[in-house]
Amino acid sequence: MAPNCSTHEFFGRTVNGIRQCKFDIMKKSSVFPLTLFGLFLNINTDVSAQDLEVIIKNVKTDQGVLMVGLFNSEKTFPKKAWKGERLVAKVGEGKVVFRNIPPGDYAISVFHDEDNDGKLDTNFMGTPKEGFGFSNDAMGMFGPPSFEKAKIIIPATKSTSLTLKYL
Ligand SMILES: [Ca+2]
Repeated sequence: MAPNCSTHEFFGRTVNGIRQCKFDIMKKSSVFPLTLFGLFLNINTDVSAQDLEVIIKNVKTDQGVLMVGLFNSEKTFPKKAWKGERLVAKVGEGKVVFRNIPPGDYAISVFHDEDNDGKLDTNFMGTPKEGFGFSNDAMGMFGPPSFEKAKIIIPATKSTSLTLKYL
């Protein structure tokens, strides 16, 4: 039983030997389709990932920056963003694009960090003193909305807009 068959050995064998050789070659090549399948999966993931455009409306001042957080789970929303973008605030409208987002459920939170301290300033009651907003323009009763209310779905959504609120 020779597991390795060179071309020379292959042609030099008896009928039984040739069968053995062919069998060995087939066994080895069975790894190949699996590798191809893996590559296919990778390519497929990349193709279905897409960019998500977020338009932020009603920016009241040119001061500071807009902090845009993209969340990919109910557990982290709206505390710990999965991806974040920031852009210089301009009165009117702002736009950011999150690149290569895999299919799934997401939510967005934005605040207008006018004093550039990296935080959403609140008063002693916990009410935001800076502009803020969520995807779907979702609002909670006494705080942020649920992930479900603010949920957007990739790849169904390619572009979404939300309106900042200043209390
Ligand atoms: Ca701030």
